[in-house]
Amino acid sequence: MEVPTATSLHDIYPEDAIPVEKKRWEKLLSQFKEKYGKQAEFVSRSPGRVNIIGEHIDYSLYEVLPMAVTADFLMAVAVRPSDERPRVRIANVLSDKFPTREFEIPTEGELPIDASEHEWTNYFKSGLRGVSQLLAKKRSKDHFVSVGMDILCDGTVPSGGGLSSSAAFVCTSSLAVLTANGETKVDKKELCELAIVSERSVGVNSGGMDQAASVFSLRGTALYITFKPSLDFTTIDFPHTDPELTFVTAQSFVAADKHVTAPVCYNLRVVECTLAAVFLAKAFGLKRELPEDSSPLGASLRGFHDTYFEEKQGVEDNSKTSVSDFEDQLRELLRLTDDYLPQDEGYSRSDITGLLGISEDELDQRFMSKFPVRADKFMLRQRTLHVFSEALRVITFRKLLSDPPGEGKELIKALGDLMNETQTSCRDVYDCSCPELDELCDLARSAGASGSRLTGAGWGGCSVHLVAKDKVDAVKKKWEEKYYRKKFPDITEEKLQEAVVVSKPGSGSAVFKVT
Ligand code: NG1
Ligand code: MG
Repeated sequence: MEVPTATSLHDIYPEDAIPVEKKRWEKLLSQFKEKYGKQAEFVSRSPGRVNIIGEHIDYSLYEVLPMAVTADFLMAVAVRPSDERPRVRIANVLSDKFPTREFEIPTEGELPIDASEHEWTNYFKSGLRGVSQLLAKKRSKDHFVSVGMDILCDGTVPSGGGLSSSAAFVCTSSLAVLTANGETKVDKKELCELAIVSERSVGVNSGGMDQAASVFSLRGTALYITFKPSLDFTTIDFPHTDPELTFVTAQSFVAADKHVTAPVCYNLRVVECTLAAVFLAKAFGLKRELPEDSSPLGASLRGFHDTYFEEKQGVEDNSKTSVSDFEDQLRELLRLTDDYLPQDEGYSRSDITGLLGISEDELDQRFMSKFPVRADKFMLRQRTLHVFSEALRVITFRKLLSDPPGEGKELIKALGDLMNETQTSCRDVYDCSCPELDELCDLARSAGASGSRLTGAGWGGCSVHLVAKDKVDAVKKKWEEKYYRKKFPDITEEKLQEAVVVSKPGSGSAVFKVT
């Protein structure tokens, strides 16, 4: 499965986006020539994504169901003369916010990345570092030095907007460096795994959903992404219903800067889910240690789930279980969680070390040293109940899409109900919503949306809504009057356009050869 080489914008964008994208690409390429005095050789692009359902469960290695959006991150690139020392010149079309950066590519040792400062080129550097390691392995060298590059970027994925601007940037960067170094056939899975590891080196201990959605997406379909036994995906077509299913994204404009809040938000949730997994393994008296897996801290609720049923049923590999048995397993785990994780008020470090039989130092070292977190209590019960119930909702959602009940209205209601349940669980159980997101959801439902929820990490950023086509205008109007114009009285028309986007399932990463 290789990253496609596009020869026309029609290979990348839906027809109605072409006029705007054509102007944007012409501007990027003409500014490239102006800035570097030569023509770009190729453009690397990767889109943002909206997560339809399956929130905060990818790092627990449960399946998720996102789709790529039209908004993407572009990099126009030309390779620098090989007789010069390899250096990167990188600039952003929105140059007022992101001034040009130049840095040398070290011919010895690794490219330093200071994850403590939130510098925009860190995402590029993490991609460059990842590619250098990959190509050293592929070309069996102990060290690989990339060629020098002149780069001009342009992104339309709102940063910190919950549509995975960071993953789009890392995927585009890695693809650009691979292409600049002569890789003409880039394997999608390789690119995705490279981007997942690279993004973690920038300081957020993320799962793999965003990069997978950005790389694998095929226009017109949603992605059902699995992380176990390895990263994989299947594409899901949306049934053609009457009224047509429409997904609308709405920005809260509450900046969700994961780097700042990570120790008490995102990275803390990763620690809580990992602790819940090892806690349950002990509480259930599993004989075997949890398997080392690809989750950010090496142990996950999915790993606990599979190990528990392998031991209980004496089977070798629980991932071969049928979908309906898997659903029954999740229901059983929800019931058992009620008994085995009863403390609503959360678990202290000593509650956890007491059960695990380890010291507090070991607890900190093993689970909280890679990415520091700040918490006295770990809400293991709530996070576990959310993860198992959300994993169930994803399976139900997918079954509805592949085998829709009756006619359109019934399907839209059933899908919407699941999305509303996810929002309730994110707000009340996983505690990753915020008042503005809750308000956007309430307003949308009051105007006829059938499903409304935050999308992405939450704590601000973006929301996604399932709306029958004939109700989209009413929902937009309600937000404009009751949310945007109220909270931002001087909001511009352009900003309003950016705030609310009808999202069509878009295509994934691509390289565009500039002839
Ligand atoms: P956002 O914040 O929308 O990019 C983050 C994680 C995902 C996933 C979602 C929650 C990063 C790069 N991505 O998405 O892996 O865990 O939150 O479902 O942090
Ligand atoms: Mg992100």
